[in-house]
Amino acid sequence: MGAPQLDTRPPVADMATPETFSRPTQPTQPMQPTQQAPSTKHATHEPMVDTSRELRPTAQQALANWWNHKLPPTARMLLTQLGVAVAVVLVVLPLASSLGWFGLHTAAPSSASPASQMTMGMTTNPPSPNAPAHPLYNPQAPAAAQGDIVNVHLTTKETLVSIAPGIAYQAWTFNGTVPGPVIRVRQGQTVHFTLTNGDSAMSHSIDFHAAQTAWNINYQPVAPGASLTFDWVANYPGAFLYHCGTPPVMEHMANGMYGAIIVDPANGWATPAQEYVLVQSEFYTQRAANGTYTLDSAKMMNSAPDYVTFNGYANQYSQQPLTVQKGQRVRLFVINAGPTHFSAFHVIGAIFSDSYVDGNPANHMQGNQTLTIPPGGGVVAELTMPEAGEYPFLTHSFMDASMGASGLIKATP
Ligand SMILES: [Cu+2]
Repeated sequence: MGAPQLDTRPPVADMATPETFSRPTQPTQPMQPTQQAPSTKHATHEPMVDTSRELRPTAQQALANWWNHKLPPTARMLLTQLGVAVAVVLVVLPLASSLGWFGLHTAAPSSASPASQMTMGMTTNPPSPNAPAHPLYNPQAPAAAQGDIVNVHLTTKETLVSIAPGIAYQAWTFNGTVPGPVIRVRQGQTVHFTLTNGDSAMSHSIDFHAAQTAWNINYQPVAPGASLTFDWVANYPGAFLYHCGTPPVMEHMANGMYGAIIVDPANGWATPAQEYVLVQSEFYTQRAANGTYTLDSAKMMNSAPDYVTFNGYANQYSQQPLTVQKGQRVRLFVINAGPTHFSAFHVIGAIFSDSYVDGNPANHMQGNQTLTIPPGGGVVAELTMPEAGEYPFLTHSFMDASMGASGLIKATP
């Protein structure tokens, strides 16, 4: 095949703004029913101090006196219970809800999207004026290239992308999207690769995790306007990351310079399946003067992202689910671009019948519930849903899921 093609389907309408949850406001402190009456020891043992306080009790003291001596015990008990009930409603329930004690795994009405359940931690960044429409990142794995030699051409490009509803980010990209295009080759093929730096101001480079080639020769910075070409052989099958390796690497990656490359086993995969590609990554944002967002290096160094996404946009597959027929095998190529957070990849309501660390069939595991994917790692995860319905996928690191790293697989009857 030639250069990997971007998804050219017409843009899908931008998804509705997921419901955001404001943090519970501090409730008014309920009355303190256990307030004790003022001690009389004060007046007894320290008569030289100002006794006017005893002569003219404060409102609090008067209330305490009324509570302890004037109010019938039955009324005290009722008011105490009322106070506890108010405290539960105002404090305990919102706190428990915010901590997720009620559980995301509990049955939800089918109309409630996982996005609305999992966006509690999402930042409240104000929207950017004129944020670009978000074309759904096509999650379907492309067909593998044919022939012994595959030409792959990537061009770096700085561009504005949306990473969440209304949030425009000044991204650094391969071919204009975050992630860059999915590349798919077959074990044994030679990849004839060219990187062109389409930017005007800074160098970029390439690092294929699927390749075996000298870093100081082929992974070196490519100057603005220049190109670098080299060949490499796809010796190992798997689900791999590619990324820019120009220092500071974390900055180039946090700005969007990564993508997935699939290397099919020489003899193909054992079973036919519906195939999807998911690239998890973090975004660390600060608002620029024009209302768009750019990288916040301090947040990046503190590992405190504002968004964690699959394929570059928070919760995008909650409204546009991955689909499969019930009983049909799904093969997920899941890559974690990081740059820092591990992924605990999980599908609610499903078990991975077969999974392969880094996507290599030799690394076969069975019956997994949650798969650890390190930054810079990948996995091929296969699953089958015997029942029609919705199956949310997410990272079980729930802080990250709450910031956008979740979506839906819909099994049709
Ligand atoms: Cu770069």
